[in-house]
Amino acid sequence: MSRTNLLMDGDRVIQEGGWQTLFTASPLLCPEPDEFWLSQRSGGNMAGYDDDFLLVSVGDYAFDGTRVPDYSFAKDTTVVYGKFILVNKRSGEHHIYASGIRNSQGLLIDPDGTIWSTDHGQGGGDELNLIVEGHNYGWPESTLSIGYEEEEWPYSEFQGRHNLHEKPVFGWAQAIAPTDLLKIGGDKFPHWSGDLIVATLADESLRRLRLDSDNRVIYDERIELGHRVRDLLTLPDGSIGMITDDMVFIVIEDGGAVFEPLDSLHQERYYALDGYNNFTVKN
Ligand SMILES: [Ca+2]
Repeated sequence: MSRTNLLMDGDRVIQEGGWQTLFTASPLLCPEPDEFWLSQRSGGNMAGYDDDFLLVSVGDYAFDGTRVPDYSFAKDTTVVYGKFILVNKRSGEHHIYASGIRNSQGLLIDPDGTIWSTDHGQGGGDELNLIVEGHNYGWPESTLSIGYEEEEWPYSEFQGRHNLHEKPVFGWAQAIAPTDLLKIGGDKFPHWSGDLIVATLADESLRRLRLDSDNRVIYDERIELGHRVRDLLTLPDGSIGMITDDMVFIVIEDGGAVFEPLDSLHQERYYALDGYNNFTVKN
């Protein structure tokens, strides 16, 4: 993680100074050429925690007991992989916030301080977690997952059951591959107010989760999109924007969705925003 200063100068954005490295995940991992797939287990995200800190998630790069026998990153409290890390935005000082994470791509901090996160299981067993400081979220000892191809997961005492450590709030037995998530606020979607929206890859959908006052999930509605959705954001007018792996920008409004190829959108914005060229570096 690195930081830099951006300043507005009229309608231009100016970078002041260079980049300062705040946080580097360690130890350095050097995958073999045939281990490109490891990056698929690097899942991470970040969110503003308070005025001073960012909360960051880092995946376990498949060090789950299988690559190095009986050793897993997510359990080892001396490494940052398979963890949530709290990082000071100015000094880079950091510490482990929560552990037992496999490949967590969704992270949302509610205004009331509730921290929601999604985690990819393997062979199913995807999770929605409510993150609390100091808690262990189970991986790889305790999981709803089984092994790929329906083999048993050797590190779980109770196959397909999350009996140890912090349990997920909700799980998906069949893999949906959850990525980003957001919570519906404002008045744009009055019938969805307070619901969590989870984006998915394998399921090519959004999942709308209704919560009760105890943060239990009451139901899970599947909204078919036909695209692998990587990123979600609340747009200024309250509608939901999302970016897909096949470069489509989708906007969900009350009553429908608009699909637009990201390339054309870029072009349009490029021509519309004269200042796009005027990004300058001031040392
Ligand atoms: Ca878990």
